[in-house]
Amino acid sequence: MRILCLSDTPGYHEKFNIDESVDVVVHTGDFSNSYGKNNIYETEEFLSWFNSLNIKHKILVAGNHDTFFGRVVEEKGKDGVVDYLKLDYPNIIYLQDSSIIIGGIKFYGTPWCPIYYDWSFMVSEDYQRKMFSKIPGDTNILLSHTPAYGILDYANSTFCGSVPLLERINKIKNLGNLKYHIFGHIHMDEGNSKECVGNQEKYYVAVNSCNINYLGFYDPIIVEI
Ligand SMILES: [Mn+2]
Repeated sequence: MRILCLSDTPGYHEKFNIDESVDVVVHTGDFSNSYGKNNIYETEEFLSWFNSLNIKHKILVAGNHDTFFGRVVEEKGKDGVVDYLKLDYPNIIYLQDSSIIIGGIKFYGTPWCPIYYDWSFMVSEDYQRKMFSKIPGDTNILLSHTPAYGILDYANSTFCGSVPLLERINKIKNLGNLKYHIFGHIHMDEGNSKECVGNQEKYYVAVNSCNINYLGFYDPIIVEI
């Protein structure tokens, strides 16, 4: 199975060359800009594009800039987004603390991240711990918006990732099921990067489709499982 990874493309999705020969495309959030928490137009433009990609399985996770989804979740919960997508974007699989099995591979997605100013899906460490504790031990591919603490998360002279997410990954990765953790959120100048950790090659995949100033666009990473 080949999986094309996108993340952090707020409004720039048309800039990317998408290899539609893959089996799955995943987007780990920040597909839109927050624009005063009323970004429905930009959200719908992205969703139309994503929904129409000629790739069999299309998985979406929200990020802190995706404030339209954030508002819907605040008002109606996750099912509000699921119901909204069903009408006009039926090909998109939305994961929020939920999973889907494709070809025997379990994907689990979660949008929550540490607090930094006032955007969506930014929650306290206690709440992160509560939500990330739900990540099942049999997850094969973990999709989150935030990195885990200390792993490809360095920006502005600090490590920006989630401590509870790191704790949860450390707890379940010894089970041997987790093959990839794919995430975005922290824009590093060097763009897309892969890192080998322990004896599991290419375990973590940081996806920053745009460079830090949104002036450069990187070829999407494709991983295989
Ligand atoms: Mn983000």
